Amino acid sequence: MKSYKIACIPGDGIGKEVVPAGQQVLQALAAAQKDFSFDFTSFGWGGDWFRKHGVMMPDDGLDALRGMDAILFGSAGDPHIPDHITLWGLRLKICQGFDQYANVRPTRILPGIDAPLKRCTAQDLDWVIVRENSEGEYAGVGGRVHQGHPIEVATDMSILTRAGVERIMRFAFRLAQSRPRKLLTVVTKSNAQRHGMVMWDEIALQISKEFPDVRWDKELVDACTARMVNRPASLDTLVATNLHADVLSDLAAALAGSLGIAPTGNIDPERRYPSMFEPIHGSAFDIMGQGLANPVGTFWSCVMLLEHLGENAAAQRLMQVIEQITADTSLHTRDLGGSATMAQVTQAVCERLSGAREKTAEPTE
Ligand code: NAD
Ligand code: K
Ligand code: MN
Repeated sequence: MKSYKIACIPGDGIGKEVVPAGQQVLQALAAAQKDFSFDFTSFGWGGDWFRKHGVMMPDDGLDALRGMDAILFGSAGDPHIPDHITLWGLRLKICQGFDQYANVRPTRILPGIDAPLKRCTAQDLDWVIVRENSEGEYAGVGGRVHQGHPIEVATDMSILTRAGVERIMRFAFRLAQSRPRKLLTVVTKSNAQRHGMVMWDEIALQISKEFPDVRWDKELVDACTARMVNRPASLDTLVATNLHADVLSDLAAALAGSLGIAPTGNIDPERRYPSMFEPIHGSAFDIMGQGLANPVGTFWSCVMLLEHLGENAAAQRLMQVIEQITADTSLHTRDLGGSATMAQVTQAVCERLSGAREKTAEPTE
């Protein structure tokens, strides 16, 4: 029987709640499917580790992760440590260290969810946002001179390389091609950002020639926010820079019902390193420790993790159960207007997964 080595990094805040819930669900799924198992290793990196050791993760942390089949991540962000330290010290260290350059963010209105776009049906909103995850505005290049003085200057440079843009553009066209509508929107800002984004547009045109069956268009990022609200059905797959896609995908999640539902994969498409799956939300300081976190974003991230491992039947099964759960409003957490706790939702998912075991076992015996 195959056994997958999964690293679990809960991190901070509600990450410490939703990642164990995700592990529980994966465990229940493996028990029901019977043809693979998981070997989990948890790493207590994050804010607590920082308070003890002065760093968010050990210097040789990447080496500990290197042999893993995948990583399940929670959130980096602690109320008492500046956000740029927690983010750069853990999540970005892993994303950049393992060159997880494609950040894939699906958004759909799941059954039973009262999404805020009143005239929008579930068929109208089925998007995947591809976020460039290795450079751009989050390249980490810049600095501060004359810190604290009236003449202080601070910069965050956006670095786009031809190789970096070509690979994410090709990834996005290929993903769009694999989806039924074969439709890609290239998000840009080449009116104001007149160097990198102009190269971005040129490369989009160049790569589009490799995918003649993919219809594609361009949209400025600000106009794209309005289009997501006004004409959701005109979008399918989107590709955007690190910052643009970060912002658009939080909007996408909110339009689909809640930030707590949305999943993502930080993927190394060449599979040189382990890829990392996580809900898109952060530590949620306002609800941490109260059992109120919606675990659906983490469960959907587990679906992406399973697809990445090639366990497509198990991925489909888990997605089916997630949809059954969202369809039942008595299992909605507070962010969806309900009163269910994270533990109740997790237990309901696990029960349905193991119930399926008996049903699918019947015909063969
Ligand atoms: P956040 O995602 O933590 O929270 C935003 C709002 O959404 C809050 O009101 C929160 O209660 C709600 N929310 C988020 N996830 C939810 C869930 N699963 N269920 C129910 N409600 C949920 O964003 P923020 O407040 O901007 O950031 C808090 C901290 O998290 C910061 O330190 C930030 O840097 C960090 N952060 C980390 C990541 C990451 O690790 N990938 C992503 C975003 C933010
Ligand atoms: K996260
Ligand atoms: Mn974000």
